[in-house]
Amino acid sequence: MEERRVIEVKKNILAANDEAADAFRAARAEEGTFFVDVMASPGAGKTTILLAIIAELRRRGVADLGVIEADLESDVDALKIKEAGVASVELNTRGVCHVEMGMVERAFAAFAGAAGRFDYLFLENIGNLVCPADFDTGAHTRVMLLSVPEGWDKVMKYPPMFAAVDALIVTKCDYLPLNDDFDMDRLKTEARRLNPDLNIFVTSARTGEGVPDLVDWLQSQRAAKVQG
Ligand SMILES: Nc1nc2c(ncn2[C@@H]2O[C@H](COP(=O)(O)OP(=O)(O)OP(=O)(O)O)[C@@H](O)[C@H]2O)c(=O)[nH]1
Ligand SMILES: [Mg+2]
Repeated sequence: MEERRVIEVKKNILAANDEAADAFRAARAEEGTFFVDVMASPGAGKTTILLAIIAELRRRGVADLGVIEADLESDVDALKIKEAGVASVELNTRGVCHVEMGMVERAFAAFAGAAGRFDYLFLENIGNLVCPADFDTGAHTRVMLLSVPEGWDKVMKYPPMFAAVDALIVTKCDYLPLNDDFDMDRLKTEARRLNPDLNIFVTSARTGEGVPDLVDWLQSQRAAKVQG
């Protein structure tokens, strides 16, 4: 009985979150803000690849960028993004292991003084390969990172995240010569078994490899999903 009640409460919370996420997504699409949720384990390279994506977008003449930096604590990543001259809002979840819609709405409202929209808005989600998969953050596109040093077999251990995203970004591929047990073919096969439509990019934020292809894809997603 107790157990059933707990499950029902979780269902209700997720349903309310999904409803708010749909409304947020629709409002952003209408104003031309393309919103991308970036998920991965701690240290996989989320902030670093965001900085590489931002640099590539700027090279292509896209200037209107914003980042919501979610962390349990600290402003370290938000400051890195600000130092790159990009609008950023720090979202401290105070120990909560995922981001929910109420948090996204408050963070978005906190971009005080901004034009109220961005060409691209990114969320760096909490470093966690488990809980964020369950929570729709109102993004138009969800991506996850898996860095080479973490090992290819995380696809076997954390399948819900691989099933939930539109793209898998394999990062730190400059480590491939050192990690000869990283089985890229098996990773791709297992990931596509979970998610047949999955887009896969092999990148290194250190060397820049794969970043232009990733940004091509983000631009095509933007064109397909938001106005203007
Ligand atoms: N060699 C190499 N190192 C990388 C690459 N991307 C990130 N790093 C390094 O990996 C470390 C962690 O990178 P971050 O970007 O801070 O990772 P994160 O996922 O944002 O970390 P948290 O926000 O703490 O969860 C840093 O020392 C980066 O310099 C890469 O492509 N190659
Ligand atoms: Mg980070």
